Amino acid sequence: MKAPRLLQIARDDPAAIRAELLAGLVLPVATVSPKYLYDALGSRLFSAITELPEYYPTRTEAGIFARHIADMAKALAPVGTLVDLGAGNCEKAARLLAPLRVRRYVAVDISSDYLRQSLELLQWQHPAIDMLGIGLDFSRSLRLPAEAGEGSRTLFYPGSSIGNFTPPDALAFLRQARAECHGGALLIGVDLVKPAAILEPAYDDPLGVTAAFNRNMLLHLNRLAGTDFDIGDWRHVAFFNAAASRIEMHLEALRETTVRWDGGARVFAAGERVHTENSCKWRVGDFADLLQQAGFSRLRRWTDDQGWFAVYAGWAE
Ligand code: AVI
Repeated sequence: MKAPRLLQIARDDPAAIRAELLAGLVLPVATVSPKYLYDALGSRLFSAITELPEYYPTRTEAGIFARHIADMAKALAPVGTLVDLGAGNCEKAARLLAPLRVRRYVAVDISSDYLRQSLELLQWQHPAIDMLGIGLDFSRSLRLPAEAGEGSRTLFYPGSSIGNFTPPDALAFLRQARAECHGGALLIGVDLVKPAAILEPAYDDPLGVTAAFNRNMLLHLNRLAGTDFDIGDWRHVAFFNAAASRIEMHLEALRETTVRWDGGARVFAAGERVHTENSCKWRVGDFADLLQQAGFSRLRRWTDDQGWFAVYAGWAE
């Protein structure tokens, strides 16, 4: 059986990660990048979130793909190389391989170890497709290695992960994505603005899975930065900031608490917060403008009946 190739691009060293985290913790409003939500348990908790009735994005996006795949294929197929950004279990891209007549599949995620199992299964199911897994933290810089292929590429970025960038960072990311398309296309999922009554339970579910996902970040920080957060001192807070058009997630100190690490400490007053994630919600026209500013043209858009989520295609010609 053909085995998929795996490649790991150098990761930041532990000292640099620790320095970045501690620099964020001593800011006037302590801030930690949402990528630190995803240790092994965090990734499992996120996967559980996608099963919650309140978390509409995953199933709404899946519904859009199921309903419009023939039209998408008409616009995009055949795809020489499909580059799946944040591939995880490769489940979403797996549904595109046959309809888009993909010849090469490149799965990119923070660690090539995460990709091994899912890619092996996918390779067994699609022996004719050349497969490569790349371990790369593309949130910092989306620079794909030459092994990703020199010809035109279709970049696939589903799940509205673009929403976890601020708008200026999203634009910078999309510009890099355009360069990496080598004249090909981008297929991207985007969560749209909707009433707070729908948005907020999606990020603060009654079962407490999202709260566990957020609070688990503190355990991850304790391991990475040597801090001594006691998760019992912190509660999950999520709300829609309408002015900034984003859900914000924070961790709020339940009582005054001192967090210590080797060489430093910070006292958090009761009610003080650590900002852990933004999840921007876009208006269809604004996201189309962003894609155009990034250099994509001939835009196509597919949505669900309620207009909750959109999938865009744009070409990098
Ligand atoms: C991965 N990302 C698109 C999710 C989101 O909806 O912003 C992460 C998440 N945070 C809380 N729930 C889900």
